[in-house]
Amino acid sequence: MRDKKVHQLIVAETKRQREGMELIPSENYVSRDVLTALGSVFTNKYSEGYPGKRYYGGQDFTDPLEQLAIDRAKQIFGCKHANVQPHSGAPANIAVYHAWLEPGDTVLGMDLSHGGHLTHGHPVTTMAKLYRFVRYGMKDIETGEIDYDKMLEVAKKEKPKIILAGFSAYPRELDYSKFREIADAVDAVLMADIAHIAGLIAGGILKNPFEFGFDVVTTTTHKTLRGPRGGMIMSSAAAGNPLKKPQKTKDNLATLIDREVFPGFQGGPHMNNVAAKAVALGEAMTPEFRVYAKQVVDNAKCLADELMKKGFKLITNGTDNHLMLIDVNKSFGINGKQAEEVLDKIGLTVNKNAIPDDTLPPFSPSGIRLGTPAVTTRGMKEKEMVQVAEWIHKAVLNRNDESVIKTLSEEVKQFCVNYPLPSDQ
Ligand code: DSN
Repeated sequence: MRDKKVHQLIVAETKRQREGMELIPSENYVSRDVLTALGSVFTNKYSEGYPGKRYYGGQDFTDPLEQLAIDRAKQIFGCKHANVQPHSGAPANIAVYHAWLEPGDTVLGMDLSHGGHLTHGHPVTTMAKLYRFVRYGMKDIETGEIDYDKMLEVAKKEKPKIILAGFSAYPRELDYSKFREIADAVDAVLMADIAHIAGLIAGGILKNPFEFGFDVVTTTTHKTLRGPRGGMIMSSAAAGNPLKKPQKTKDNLATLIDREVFPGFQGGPHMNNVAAKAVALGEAMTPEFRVYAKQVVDNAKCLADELMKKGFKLITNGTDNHLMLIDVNKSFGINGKQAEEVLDKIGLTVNKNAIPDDTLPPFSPSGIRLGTPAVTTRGMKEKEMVQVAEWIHKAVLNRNDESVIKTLSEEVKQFCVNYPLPSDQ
């Protein structure tokens, strides 16, 4: 690369990724093929519109490319519509809101401190200025069980137009049939945001919301699904012609969404990204991906058990998916920022995270969030998770001892080089 400054940073980041361990549950390592597609000449092409209905010439290869990504997404998730153009998860969620809601309409989503996501209506977001977000949460944070009775009560009172099942820091599975019953009771559109768990659903390990009658499902493509940074929206019903404005009915939801993604909310799709999504979706259809998905959850359960044995307090006392939320304040009297910093020093990357009803501020909350997708991609299994738990424990206990921290950091580096990144293989 001629740009030495950028090249240097790419080399340094590659080294950081090789020598350290990625434990942030929303991150992963993509294959060389995904990187190749991202860096392909499709980045040069404008393709406003949809396959067969574009506003620019020269679409001989973009049309079949986008159709391939759409068909793969539909096949994997068992739905009739997929829009692969959203630039990421936030635009995907926003497009669904805009497609179905009028300003002032209500959405019922998970309480943010109980695991919901910023784009599910955090007061700092623009969406919260446009729409009204009301909440459901856990009945008991020891088990993680959602309070479905309360949720029904809130739904009947607030009459949401959308009920949203999804999270970015909740370690248990949702009961999708309960969501369906509640949405039916108030005639709401039923939406799932599966950004975190899309790969686990694709791999057949977690339940698929479409099998419970969900109307629309959004996701990112770069977390457990292990694709490029990007988003997708899928619907249970097929889309019609996006050039014709349909009536606002549930049957027309997919068409309303397509029109909202383009031209409503975004401009041209990033076709290099669509190419990489197609590659990642192709990979997600392989038997190897199913093995990976199962191992992600097995590794998370093992890491959670090992950490609990060492005195770490896990929110809901374990995990059913790829992530865990740890109250380090309660366990070891440090905040999440301090834990994140000391783990960074030894090469284990995690993120500080609020715990349910946290009393500490967001920049130094009580918790950290950990996950196993990325380390599983590198081939680590239960044996390695036992070692990771050991390092986390030692680092937290010896956080003020520079020489122990230095030793641990050397150990992590030596260990990691034995597990090459997929793009190095
Ligand atoms: N930022 C993502 C996460 O880390 O969970 C969600 O968008």
